[in-house]
Amino acid sequence: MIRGTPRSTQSSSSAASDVYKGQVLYRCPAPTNHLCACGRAARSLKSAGVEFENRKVPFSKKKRPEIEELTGQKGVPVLVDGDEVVHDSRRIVEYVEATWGTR
Ligand SMILES: N[C@@H](CCC(=O)N[C@@H](CS)C(=O)NCC(=O)O)C(=O)O
Repeated sequence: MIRGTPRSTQSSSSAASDVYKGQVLYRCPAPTNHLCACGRAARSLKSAGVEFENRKVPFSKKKRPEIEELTGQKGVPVLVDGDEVVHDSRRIVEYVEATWGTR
């Protein structure tokens, strides 16, 4: 079962229908989910069955203006779930468990 907010299923031809409206995980460009805090957050979402978009940001904190704008700090991972913006992998894991539980 896929949880979370699905991509739009409307058959509109507008570009807006391609915009992902569900959960977004801003994360570093590490190639696996087994190395770092971003992977920890991604694994937590996957194990809870949440479909989410990975948005990779540069390794350098200086090149993450959107993260600073979202959270007031420059660290990733950051989970955006509608109006909720959660940063720090521990807090994300807690949020995922509280919101979707584990399977
Ligand atoms: N305590 C933080 C650590 C976050 C962390 O180390 N993030 C890495 C990417 S996985 C990072 O942004 N590294 C770049 C840096 O710290 O300059 C957490 O658990 O979220």
